[in-house]
Amino acid sequence: MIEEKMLILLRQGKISKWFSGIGQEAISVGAVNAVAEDEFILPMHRNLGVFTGRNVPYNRLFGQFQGKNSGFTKGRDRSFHFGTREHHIVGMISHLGPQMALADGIALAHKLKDNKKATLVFTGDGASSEGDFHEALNVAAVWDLPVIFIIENNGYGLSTPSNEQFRFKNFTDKGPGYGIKAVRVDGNNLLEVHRTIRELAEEIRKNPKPVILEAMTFRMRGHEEASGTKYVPKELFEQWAKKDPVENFERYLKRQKVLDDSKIDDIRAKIKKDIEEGLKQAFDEPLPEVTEIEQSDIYFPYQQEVKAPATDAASEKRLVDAISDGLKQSMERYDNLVIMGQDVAEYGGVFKITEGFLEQFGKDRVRNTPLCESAIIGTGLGLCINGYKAVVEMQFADFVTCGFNQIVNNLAKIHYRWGQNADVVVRMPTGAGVGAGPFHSQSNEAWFFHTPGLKVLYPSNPVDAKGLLNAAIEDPNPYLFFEHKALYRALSSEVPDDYYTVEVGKAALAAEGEDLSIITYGMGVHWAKEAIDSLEGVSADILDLRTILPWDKEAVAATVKKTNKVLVLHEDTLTGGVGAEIAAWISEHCFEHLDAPVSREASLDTPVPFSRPLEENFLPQQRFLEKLRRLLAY
Ligand SMILES: Cc1ncc(C[n+]2csc(CCOP(=O)(O)OP(=O)(O)O)c2C)c(N)n1
Repeated sequence: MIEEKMLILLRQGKISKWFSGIGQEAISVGAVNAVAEDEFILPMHRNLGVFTGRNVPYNRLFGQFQGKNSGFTKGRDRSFHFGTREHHIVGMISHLGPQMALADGIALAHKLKDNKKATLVFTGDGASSEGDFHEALNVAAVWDLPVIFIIENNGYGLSTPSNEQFRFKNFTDKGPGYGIKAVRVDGNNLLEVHRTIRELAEEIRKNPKPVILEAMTFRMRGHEEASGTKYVPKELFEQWAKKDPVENFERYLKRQKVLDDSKIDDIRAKIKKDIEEGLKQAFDEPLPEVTEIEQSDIYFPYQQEVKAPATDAASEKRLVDAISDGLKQSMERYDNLVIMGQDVAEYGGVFKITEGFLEQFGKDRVRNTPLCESAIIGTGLGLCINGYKAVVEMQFADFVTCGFNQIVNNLAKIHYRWGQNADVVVRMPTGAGVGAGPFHSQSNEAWFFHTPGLKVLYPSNPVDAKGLLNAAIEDPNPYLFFEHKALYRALSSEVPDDYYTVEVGKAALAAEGEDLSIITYGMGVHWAKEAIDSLEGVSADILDLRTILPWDKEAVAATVKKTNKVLVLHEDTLTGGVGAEIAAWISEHCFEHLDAPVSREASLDTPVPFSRPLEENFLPQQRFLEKLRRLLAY
């Protein structure tokens, strides 16, 4: 009845979009009633029945569709793109496939708690072509995660029929490939769906394992109402109309004498009234007002309490040791912290940061992962939704491209969208100068710098590295944590032995001087120091940003006002780099204090080349020295 009402409202221009699930209702309804109320369900765009089945109030549901404050995203996201922890529902993002890895994380949390719960996640046959589908199923299989992957096979992905989507016949064929059970049901038969899911859930609660449930069904309307159904042969509609799940179930209940016409009329009248009341409330509500919170709401509200080390005890540590030390102390501090990454367990990670962790913290919390950056970052988010913290190691920062979507669309946006935090730190061994070529040397912090909702750290020394990593793990918001590989073993200093944190969002002066300011971070701090030391009679402020997002505008303004000349330096390529933003900001906000144009130096706008002379030419060190001299002479 809600579906029918939505179609009317759409025609009247009162809602903007509707993805109809008419013809597929039995799957959502069968599923939602087959599991306990506190078991998570991760639905897709045609699963209205999951929401109504979990008694999501109609006024809030309709408010959500209309972009009202009473909706679950305060007008920030549309349709079913929301979650509600209260109802144990985690909604989708438009990209479809990433949803499945979140189910893995939620299920992993259940498994770690050993609380015997199943998790249900939906996907369409079309989305099964995405890499995320494979990654999530594979992780669930390897880790024996109690997830039911419900594939609603309705024969089409938008207009594309299954035979243009995949070559196999049925999704049950995929079970053996993943080494897991796969079952097919008539998705239009409510009782069959319900019984099968109930039994599967019982089974996987006792014996955690993933299972594929293929539900055969048909989409009776267009992909969404505006796209029509011209591409679907008419006879298919006729065939499937006979199998309408709602009508058939109603007929069955009448045959069984559970229902008769008068009861049906009563039920319909009650539902009609509820829908109308819910709609009235939603329509009566004004559109959201713009408030200051819009910008701050990209982060979960959190005020850092900077922690000093308990004693003066300190020892010489290389960058790599300081990071390892911080990570270990955070693992000791938070017994709900899980580390995941390729080769991080027995092998200790390719840079040996997690060496010995497995012995100390066990295999549950120090997890070797298959090669699947997207699924693992998504799993980290799922863990967080279900009460854990996650640190995910990219083997090299370059490989984050394979998990990019989860970071920029899921981790970064989830708090703004529906108030769920993403307590995930992604560790990023980064940087060039190691003769490793285009795919093991990149600086890619600018990709994330541009993404609201993330926090990005890039320490230049062991003390900051340990304290900032601890700070990132404490904070329930999502972080990218850059670690320069060339500094891992080249740099050491006295580092406090105790646990401590460094303030996020706060730059530090790595040197103080009068003639100009060099604003930089990471390797740039060391280049700047070397350059200034090589120039006789020159002194400079070297401002180490340390946090790139959100960066310390106050400290930038203070140093510009002090020296009146500024050069922004970084290892990342020049165009659209972090330096571009900082230079633009200085020009706009500190113009009156400048005695020279804001200078920038960075790597060349090319991939990172392999051969030494080419790599040296790519990196900014030499050009930077030139520019420094010019700026001093200006
Ligand atoms: C990554 C991505 N590519 C393309 C789309 C556009 N799109 C939205 S739904 C859809 C079809 C999905 O088909 P399926 O998974 O079978 O689900 P159904 O709509 O049939 O329920 C497409 C192509 C998208 N949302 N995300």
